[in-house]
Amino acid sequence: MKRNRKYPKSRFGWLWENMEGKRVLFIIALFGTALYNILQIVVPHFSRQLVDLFNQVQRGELVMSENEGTFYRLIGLMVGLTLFRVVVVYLDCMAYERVSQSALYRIRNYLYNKIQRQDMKFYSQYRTGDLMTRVTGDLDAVRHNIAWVIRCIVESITLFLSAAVYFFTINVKLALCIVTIAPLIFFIVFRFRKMVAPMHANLRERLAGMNTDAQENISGNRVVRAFAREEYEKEHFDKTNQAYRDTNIKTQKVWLKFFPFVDSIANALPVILLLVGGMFIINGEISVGDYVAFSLLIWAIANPMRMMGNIMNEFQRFAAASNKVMEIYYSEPEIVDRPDAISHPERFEGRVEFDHVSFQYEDGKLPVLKDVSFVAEPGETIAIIGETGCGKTSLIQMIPRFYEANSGRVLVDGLEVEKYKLTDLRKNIGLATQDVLLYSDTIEGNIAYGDSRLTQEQIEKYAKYSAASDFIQRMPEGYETIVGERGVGLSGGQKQRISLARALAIRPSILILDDTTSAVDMETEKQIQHSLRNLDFPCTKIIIAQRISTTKFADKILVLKDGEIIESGNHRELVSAGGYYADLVKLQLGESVVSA
Ligand code: DUT
Ligand code: MG
Repeated sequence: MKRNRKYPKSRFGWLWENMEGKRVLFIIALFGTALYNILQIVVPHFSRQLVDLFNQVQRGELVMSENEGTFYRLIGLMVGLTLFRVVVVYLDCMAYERVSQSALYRIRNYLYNKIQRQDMKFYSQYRTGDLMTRVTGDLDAVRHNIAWVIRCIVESITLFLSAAVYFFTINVKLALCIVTIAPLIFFIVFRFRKMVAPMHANLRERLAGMNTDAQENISGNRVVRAFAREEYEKEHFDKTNQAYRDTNIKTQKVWLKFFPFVDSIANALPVILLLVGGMFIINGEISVGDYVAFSLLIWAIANPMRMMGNIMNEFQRFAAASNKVMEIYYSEPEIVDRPDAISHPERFEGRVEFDHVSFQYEDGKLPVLKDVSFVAEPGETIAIIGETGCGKTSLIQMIPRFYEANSGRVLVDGLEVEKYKLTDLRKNIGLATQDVLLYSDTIEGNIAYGDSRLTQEQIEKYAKYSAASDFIQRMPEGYETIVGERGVGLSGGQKQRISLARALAIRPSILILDDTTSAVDMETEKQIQHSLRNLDFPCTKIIIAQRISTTKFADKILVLKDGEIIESGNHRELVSAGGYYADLVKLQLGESVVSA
């Protein structure tokens, strides 16, 4: 097997690694397969002896009554060994099933874990439907390889070899006439493999594409409906579905090109046997019993040949699928703990500093942050304001180290964020993201997501802080109400408040709110601002906002434009400076307030 250079292990090395705990069973299963295929010789072998016995009796060379013992012994052995073979086949199937399921379980868990620990870059690279295909369909092709393909390979080889060897023990010349055909088949199958391998890779891509389409449309069903694009989406899906089907058919058709040759060769075998074997009987070179053995076992030479195409097809499917699975299996997140990462189990003070930070997305063309510097002292509130796309979200994502600066330093409590263990750093940061995602769980469960030890009172307290307790109490099942994809619908502002409660509930040293109150009304926002100023734990707040009412009370306001801080200071200072911020104040509150 060619080594897959991209990954640290070959496909089979990788499978072997994941069969841990079941490797002995797998080896036994392989031997089992070999055994029950060798046992295929039993019936032809004993038939041969029986036929020769009958022949000798018929010719008067032996007396049947003297040989009844042999007769019954042969029949008994034949039946006994055949039954034994059935038991071996049964146990063997079970063994493969166990090994393959156990490997599947292991790989699936490993992949899930891998995907969980990936960084933001990974998630912008792979689409959900693609990842889902890898851990389901592609992984199942890997399991199928262990449970079926490998078994078929061993089966075909042992069947072919044992029949061939048995033939040679009976008559070398006749055996040679039959077996010399084999190399021709190998040549054909080799050609086939070359043609079909890229087609299977293509097929896996198309499957992933189709699943991605389906997944995006199902989760985006509201958009589809809102724009009345059902017909368009249906047609679009039909196209990807068609492409998948056509590629499937095309892949299957490749073997059809080769199949007539292989089948003709396989079908020629009995004819050769009739011809040559018949002559040999007439010459007295072989007995009729010998001929019977040959003819009862000729399928054991022909079938593996016919199976080759199928096996090769399945094997290429496995190869393509395993490539996709291994890509995730061996992927490494770039943002990980450094080997010398510092453990910091205690609470952080909450000092955040940006020191000449510049940043650009890897796939982006322009820098998103340019030479950003500011300090948030413990307990301070920093507001970030700026037009859409100016880099606010990108900026705050550098604090929990979702992305890393291209130059400059991001420091928390005086130390670069890269120097901390990721979990220690992130455990101290409460983040309410711009697009709110709630889990399909109770409201209570969602709020306590970051700390499952929270008591009911605590949960209610944080809901109160985020001005959510009123509407939660009005729900039929209160805190027990299930929300999320399958739960009751919540308004945008309600979701934002639950997400704020979730961020507060971990009592973070640094609280980051990305436009978290954009969808709540002014009055509710005021309440939230009030509770944020009176939290019962020390906390540095970094708040992205569009409203002056939010930024007004901040210790420092940063105005961001095209990734640069163009103004900074508190409300009063910025208003009197008469820049962008002052204009914004005029726009939002009216001229009179500014001049007052
Ligand atoms: N950008 C990327 N890749 C990403 C995310 C954003 O290239 O994965 C670009 C888009 C934009 C710039 O970075 O031009 C800044 O984006 P950001 O999300 O930081 O903007 P924002 O200030 O948070 O905008 P908004 O107020 O709309 O949330
Ligand atoms: Mg944003």
